[in-house]
Formats: sequence, C-alpha cells, structure tokens
Amino acid sequence: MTTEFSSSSSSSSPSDRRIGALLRHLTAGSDSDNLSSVYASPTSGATGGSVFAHLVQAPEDPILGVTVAYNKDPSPVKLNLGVGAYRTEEGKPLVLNVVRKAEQQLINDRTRIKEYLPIVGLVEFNKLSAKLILGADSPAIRENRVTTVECLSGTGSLRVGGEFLAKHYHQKTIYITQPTWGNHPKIFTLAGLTVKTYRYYDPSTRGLNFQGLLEDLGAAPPGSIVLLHACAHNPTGVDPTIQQWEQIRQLMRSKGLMPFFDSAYQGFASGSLDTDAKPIRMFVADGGECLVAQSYAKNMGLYGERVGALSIVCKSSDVAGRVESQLKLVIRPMYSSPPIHGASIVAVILRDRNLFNEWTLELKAMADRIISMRKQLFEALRTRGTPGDWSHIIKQIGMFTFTGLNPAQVSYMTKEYHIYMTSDGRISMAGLSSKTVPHLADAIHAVATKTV
Ligand code: PLA
Repeated sequence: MTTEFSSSSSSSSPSDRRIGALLRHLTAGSDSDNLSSVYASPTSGATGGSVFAHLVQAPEDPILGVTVAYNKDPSPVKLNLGVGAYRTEEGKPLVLNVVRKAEQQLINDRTRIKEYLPIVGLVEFNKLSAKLILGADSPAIRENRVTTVECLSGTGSLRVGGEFLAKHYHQKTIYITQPTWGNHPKIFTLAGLTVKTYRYYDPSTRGLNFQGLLEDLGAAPPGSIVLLHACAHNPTGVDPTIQQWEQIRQLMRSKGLMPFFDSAYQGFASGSLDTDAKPIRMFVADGGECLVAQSYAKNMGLYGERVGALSIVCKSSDVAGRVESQLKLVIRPMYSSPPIHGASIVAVILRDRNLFNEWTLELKAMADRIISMRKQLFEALRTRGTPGDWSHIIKQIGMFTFTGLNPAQVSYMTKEYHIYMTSDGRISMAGLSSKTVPHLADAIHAVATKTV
C-alpha cells in the first residue's frame, strides 16, 4: 500500500515528495500487484466469489408467491384465488369507471405539475380520507385533533404507524389476531414493536372466539396496542357484531389499550362505506385516542398506485400538531414523501359529489358480486352433495372465505385442478366468477370425498 506515502499532495514537503518518489521506485514492480489486488478484492468484477455467495434462496411470500406459481402454470383452466384482487365476471382486473374519469380530468389539467409532495403527502387527500373513514360529522375532525398523513397504501400506513408507536408510545407490545394477514407480524416486528397474538377465530365453529378474545385482551398489560381489522377480517371473513364491538371497546378503554385499526376493505364487506367504518367511529365517538390505517387498493381498485393514509386521533389539536411533526421524522428517512398520482385520483373522486356517488355504486357492485359468488359456491357444493357443513361460505364476509381446507388438500387442488390459493385454505372470492365456480366446486368436492 503506497497511498499513505502519496507525494501528489501539494501540501507535502520536498523531503516527503522525495521519499514518495523513492518508495514508488522501490515498489515499481508491485504496481501490477496492486492492480491485481484491486481486481481480486471482494467487490471487484474479475475473480473471486460473490460477497453474497452465502445467501440461501428465500422462500416466496406466502400470498404474493401464489401468483408467481400461478403465472408459471400453462394450464388453460388455471384459477388464481390467492391474492385478494378483484376480478370481473370475465376474470379480468377492473379499473373503475370513476377512476378513469378522474385520471382524464387530471391529464386534461395542464396546470398540474410533478413536484415533490410535502412529507405528509397531498393535504386535500388527507382531509378527505379522514372524513371518509371517521365520517363527515366527526367531532374529532371538527375539533381539529386528527392528524392524517398520506402513506404507501395500507402496508405503508401500518408501517409508519408502527414505527411512530415504537418511538413514542410507552408500550411496545402490539396484539394481533390469531390468525391474521401474514404481513402484520413482519411489519410490526420490523417497525420495532413486540408482536403477540390474541384469540380470534374458532376453527370448530368457523366463527368468532369471542370469549377467548375478551380473555386475552383482558389479560394484556395496560396500555398495550391492539390491532383491529375494521371490517372483512383477513383471512377468516369473520367480524364481530356491533354489540360485540361495543363490548370490545368498553374492555379496551377500561384497560387503556391503544386501538390500531387496519381498514383495508372499507365498503367491501357490506357494500356501504359508512357501515364498514362503524367500529372505528364507535371508538372515536368516546373521545379516546386511536390510530387508523386506510387503503384504497381494494375499494377504489388502486392496488398498484400504492395509496393510503394513516390517521391518528388525538385528545387535542395541540397534541395532534406535535404528533404530525414527529410522523414527518418517521417518513422522511423512510421514503421522503409519498407519490402524487394515486392520491390525486382519490382526491378528485372524494371532492366531487357526482363522482363520489358513482364510486359508491361501483363499489357496491363489486361487493354484491362477491356476495353472489358466495351463494353460487355454496349452492354448487350443495348440489354435488359435498360432505361437511359449508354454510360458513355464505356467513363469512368480505373478500375471503376461510374454507377450512388443510395444506394437503390445498396442494392437491393446485396439482390436480390448477386452482391456486394460500396454504391456510383461504380463497379470494373476488377472484371467482360464475364460469369458474363449478371448477372450484368440483375440486372441493374431490378433496372432501377422498383422503388426500
Ligand atoms: N391489511 C390487510 C388486512 C390486508 O389484507 C392487506 C392486503 C393490507 C393491509 C395491505 O394492502 P395494501 O398495502 O395493498 O393497501 N392483503 C392482500 C394483498 C389483498 C397482500 O397480501 O398484499 C391479501 O391478499 O391478503
């Protein structure tokens, strides 16, 4: 190494320069050695193994990996019921008409620019998002004690909220439902929280384990964070009734537990935006604090636009202002500021009464189609005389049915029928159509009548 003796520095003394020259002369023969040692260094191109050679191949994501496998299957009858993405009766992805109109408006507006948004995102979008989830007449909004930041869809909103809590909230444990969306534990662990579960689903009734839920939340240390699926629980499709929500609220408030709502399916469960937001509004109405992560992926079909919002309802506008200032410190080093296009589409639709009404109709049509798929699948199994009680297909709500099929049955259906779903037996009803129901029913009938 000669760099320490470099004589190129203009500040070096004549004697330094002489020593440098002498050293270069003495080591002249090793110049090429120097070069080869550069080439052989761990990150150089020529020789040697990769510095990443020790890595093992990571498994595909349990949900998104289903689509990867589906895409590789050449079968003409293949069916993807893995990821929760809406399909039309023709099995095609859907861009809502109202979204097309909003985009046209945006394109026609020549004054629109592509500057960075502020760290908190599009301010009008944030206001409208808070109104959509909390209700236009929400006292919390009126009293200016809600802070809302635009985030990268539901996932980004959960992550930002998680990191904010890990940094600033006194309790670092978050309780999530057993089972839950597979990404929840990863998001919150990486955000710096400790993840624990509370009982939620009872496999024997394929319904809610309400007693277990109350016991587990009742035993959680005071102040713990509790993740609640606002509606259309993923993966089970089982939601508490409004009376049960009220009991959950009372219990949580009495123990000072912090509600963190994940609202990924507003409008998809019942077809009504207001009905699906009710549990959240019950918690906000009592004057207490909570967090809400919203996604527009499903209800506006804006999956790839990655548009969502995190709202934190506080006790006073003063606190809300300081919370927002700290949220900015979480966001800035993470992705600096959110994207502009998706949020602009949402703002155009939410601010215009006609477009808003049109959206609610399209949303209802999607929810209704899913409900009709439930009925058709249930009927198809009944006419086949498939053994077992399949009534949960019509009782469960939202995008998914938690069939009760086990991993072996699922893999049999994939191998023999080219039907793709997550290994826990969850099927996306939104991926089904009248044409594909018989194929799915045949597959379920087959696995239910033979030992796989
Ligand atoms: N929360 C829940 C409960 C979800 O089911 C999903 C998406 C999200 C948040 C995040 O969605 P977003 O970031 O796209 O807004 N769950 C899907 C897709 C639909 C996925 O796994 O990413 C699912 O198939 O479960």
